[in-house]
Amino acid sequence: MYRPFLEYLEKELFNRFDLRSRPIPAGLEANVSNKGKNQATIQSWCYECAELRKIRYTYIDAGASAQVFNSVIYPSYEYDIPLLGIDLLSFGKNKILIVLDFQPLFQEESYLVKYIEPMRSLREKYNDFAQNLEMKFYDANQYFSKYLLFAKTDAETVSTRFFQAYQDYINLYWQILVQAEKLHKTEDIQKIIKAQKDYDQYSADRDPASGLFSSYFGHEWAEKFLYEFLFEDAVPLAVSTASR
Ligand code: BLA
Repeated sequence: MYRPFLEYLEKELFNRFDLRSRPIPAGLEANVSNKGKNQATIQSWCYECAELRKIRYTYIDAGASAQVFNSVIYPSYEYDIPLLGIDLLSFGKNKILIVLDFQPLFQEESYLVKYIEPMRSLREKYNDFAQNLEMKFYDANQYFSKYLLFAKTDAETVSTRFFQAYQDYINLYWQILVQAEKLHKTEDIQKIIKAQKDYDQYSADRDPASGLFSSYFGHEWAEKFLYEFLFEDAVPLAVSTASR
């Protein structure tokens, strides 16, 4: 269901950037679940280039019971721009959820004016995908912008109008990246390193997908996938409390 979204992103990336493969820890690139009657596969891709230090995307295909496309793009530490976050989920016909945002590293007004305000006109254009749904796992005020697209929708709308919104948002993200000025001071760069790391920790600790990964691929694989690939700069909760 979300293959065209994966293909669009991939094509954009290869056309615009000089990508190198970024290694995925052995055993985490792909997996197949042999539990239950519905086979589930998961596959991930990871790249880097001068402007983007980590580009990752994952596709889960469990037939009609689950289709997921998830991606995070982390800019290089010389850019303070938001991360591009994509989470497109479908669990049967009646639960189709799309989330798309420029995920701010900071919530200061000046930062939001610079990097989030440019999203406003797209958000107005695609207001029907901004449904103010309640967040149960995350805090909407941390690492999310007020112009995120977050909606319950249907397959037809996904493949038509939402696909257009997706392309528009991604194109705006490239514009913001191209216009971004590089940071030079070590202390400024250190601040970005810390903010991206904090994002990983926050996201790993709250990831609503960990139950999904465990149910398909087992707890051990799920933890490794979360802490060694998806959010590799996060420390597992048990470890971080043990070492305190
Ligand atoms: C929700 N994301 C979810 C849910 C799942 C995933 C299973 C819960 C859906 C529900 O039952 O309501 C799935 N998350 C994944 C998968 C991966 C993952 C498969 O990280 C990794 C492969 N989530 C993101 C990113 C964004 C994001 C980058 O990973 C940013 C756009 C958003 N996902 C997001 C939000 C929700 C969500 C806002 C709703 C969570 C809530 O209610 O608090």
